Amino acid sequence: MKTVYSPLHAGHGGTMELVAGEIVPGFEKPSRAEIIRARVESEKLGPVLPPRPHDLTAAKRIHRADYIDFLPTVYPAWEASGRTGSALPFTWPTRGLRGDVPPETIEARLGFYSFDAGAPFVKGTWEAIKSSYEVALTAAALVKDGERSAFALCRPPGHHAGDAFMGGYCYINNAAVVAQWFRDQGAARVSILDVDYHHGNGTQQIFYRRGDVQVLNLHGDPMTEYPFFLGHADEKGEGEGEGFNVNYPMPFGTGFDVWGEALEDACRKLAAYAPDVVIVSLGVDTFEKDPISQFKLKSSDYPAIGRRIAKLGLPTLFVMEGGYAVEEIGINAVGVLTGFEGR
Ligand code: OKP
Ligand code: ZN
Repeated sequence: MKTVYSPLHAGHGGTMELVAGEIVPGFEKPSRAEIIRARVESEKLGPVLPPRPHDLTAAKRIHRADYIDFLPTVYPAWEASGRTGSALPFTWPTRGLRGDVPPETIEARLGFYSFDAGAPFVKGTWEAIKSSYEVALTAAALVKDGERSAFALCRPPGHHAGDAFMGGYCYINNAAVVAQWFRDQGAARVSILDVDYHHGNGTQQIFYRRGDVQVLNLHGDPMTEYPFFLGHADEKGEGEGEGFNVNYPMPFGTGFDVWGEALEDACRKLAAYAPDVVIVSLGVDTFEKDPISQFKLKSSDYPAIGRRIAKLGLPTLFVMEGGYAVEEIGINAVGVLTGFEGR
């Protein structure tokens, strides 16, 4: 399997985040992608290719144009206003406030275009976002041109980003962008299987009223886990999307016995939908030793995930999402891929 990777992700580093009332170094850090790339190489998964340049047309098929145009302006505006460090919002247009008027100052605009304070900007953030997007589109083209599968080693991740908002370490929703790109290239139906520990609220929001992109999500129950305000089992899609959004919320402590059954059910629904291509939002933060998550999957479980997905017999694009910097994220992410390849 070919991997697409860009070193530009590393410019998005040294970020800070708010955890339990303290500002701490961001968990979504450059070493994550480096650990995974090193494992791709040591396991000889296949060649590691650079992304091809892409303009922002494909991003604007999914995201609102004003949101995409805002992203490259963030850090220059932050610096121009005399600030340093991580650009972060602190006010949001929630219930009772106006969400339809973009304000003028950078701190206010950050709140206007986000749902939490989990998507910081530093100097290299936009270049990293853009490279992650190009990585996803380049890997998608490999699958479209006939590869059975490909691995988009995206960083930053994307599944929390919605049509006009960032959050949860995510800015451009790479999986959603490539799903739309496959549709625009002639695919009739696309399935997104999100196995990240956290609910992919952005992906759900983007496709909630559409029947041409099926979204299946396995995740920590939002009653107790981030992103808290979406991801319940009764969210099934609306209008033409009715029945094409499927959520599998699971409690803290869930292990592979229960998680694997949810995957089995999701794969049956996916097969019944008969898409032309499968996009896997590949998070490995379901791991028992993940520093921010509460599931109990073991390294030996990840190849079984890949084997089950391979059994679908469909062209498959793996798009990297979460999984935090412990040595095992390389073992686990690449374990899914080698499992997919049956080795
Ligand atoms: C992104 B992805 C920790 C707060 C949670 C946000 C987690 C974003 C996860 N106390 N912060 O889905 O892996
Ligand atoms: Zn996650």
